[in-house]
Amino acid sequence: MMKRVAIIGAGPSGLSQLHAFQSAANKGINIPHIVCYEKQSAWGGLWNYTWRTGVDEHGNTCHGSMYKNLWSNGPKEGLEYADYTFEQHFKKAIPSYLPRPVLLDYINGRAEKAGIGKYIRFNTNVRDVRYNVVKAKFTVTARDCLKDKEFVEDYDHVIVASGHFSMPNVPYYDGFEHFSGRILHAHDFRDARQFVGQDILIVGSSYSAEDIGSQCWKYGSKTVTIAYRNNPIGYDWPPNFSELPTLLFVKDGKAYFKNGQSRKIDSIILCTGYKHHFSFLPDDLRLKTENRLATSDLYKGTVFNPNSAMFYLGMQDQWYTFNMFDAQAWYVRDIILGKIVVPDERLRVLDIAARQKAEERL
Ligand code: FAD
Ligand code: NA7
Repeated sequence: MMKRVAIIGAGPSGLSQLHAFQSAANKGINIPHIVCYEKQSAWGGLWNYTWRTGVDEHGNTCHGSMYKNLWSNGPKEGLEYADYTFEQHFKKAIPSYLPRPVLLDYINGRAEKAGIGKYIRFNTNVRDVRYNVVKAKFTVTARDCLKDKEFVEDYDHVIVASGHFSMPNVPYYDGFEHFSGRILHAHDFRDARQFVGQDILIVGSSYSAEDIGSQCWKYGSKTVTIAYRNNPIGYDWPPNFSELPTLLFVKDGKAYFKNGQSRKIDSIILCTGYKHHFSFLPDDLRLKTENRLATSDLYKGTVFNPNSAMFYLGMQDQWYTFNMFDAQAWYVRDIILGKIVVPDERLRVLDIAARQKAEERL
């Protein structure tokens, strides 16, 4: 009987998986029956800008973490698809660092060319996945949010491609509850113009802190102060832009820092990272890992070790992105098609440990 495969998410990772299967089908290979569930109304995942924060139009958690004027933080050459180049899409040479809509256009172009939209059920939120050991089947429960109707379907494999930069890590600092300005996480940051003329405190010192702090400054915030926990970013910042060690507490409109200094502040933007979070998965199927290159519990970064019929895509700390998702998707496809044999659990555990050791040596 034809195998059935569920893919959760039609962001860049889920699209890569659809491409992988479609490219096999184009070569005359029999592929499984595939259903890709996507809770948004369009593909592209985080690259779809939304003005919404909190919940989406259906009351599900809002996936979007990107802001209006986001530019890619890595060169396009580091994420270009091997089978669909930027030059092919735009029909001319373009710069290395691109604004978000240009990258979304590129994602759209490849997906449209491959005709993979037919596999995707948009506006469909996966609510639950269970594994029946006796039947060796996954039962996926999803809600079609337009029809407001729930569906329950069985699958031989589940591929989780739901991303890991949507559930904010939100620390608490003394005095937050009494602060009368705005406190938000980077996940809810949409437009720096909301902070014109303000004294801004940024907590965190990684990608989001650098980018959101710079945007606020560029669009007219009065001052920007970055509070770092361990290491400062350390750039030669422009005037009215500074870094201070560890935020201690907030009181009467002022932030207090470990080095004894304090600053008047109007808004606080927590650029404190994200958590791997899968509200639709039970304990036995849920990945628990740090944001690192050699993820825990994923053999070759994809096969879920406690249940090798289940796969995760794009769960690593991301340096190379779209082309890494392709590599993962082609690998997972070939396991499902029976071309690659996954070793037993003991060997998988050893492989994961070796990869983590190698990462620690970097
Ligand atoms: P996502 O893009 O997160 O897509 C996951 C999809 O799954 C979404 O469409 C979502 O709606 C869907 N989904 C989630 N849960 C469910 C559910 N229960 N049911 C149905 N569907 C569901 N990468 C770069 O290469 N360059 C950059 O410059 C860059 N900048 C970034 C800036 C920010 C602020 C963030 C947060 C990330 C950035 N990234 C960047 C990394 C980004 O994560 C990847 O580029 C890419 O979007 C990951 O693709 P994905 O498909 O794994 O996840
Ligand atoms: P990152 O890269 O995970 O960075 C999170 C930052 O937040 C980092 O500097 C952390 O400090 C800091 N952090 C985390 N928890 C706390 C607490 N409790 N208090 C203070 N500071 C904290 O997340 P980003 O959002 O910057 O980037 C995520 C992705 O989005 C990335 O892949 C980009 O493509 C865009 P630390 O350095 O550990 O001391």
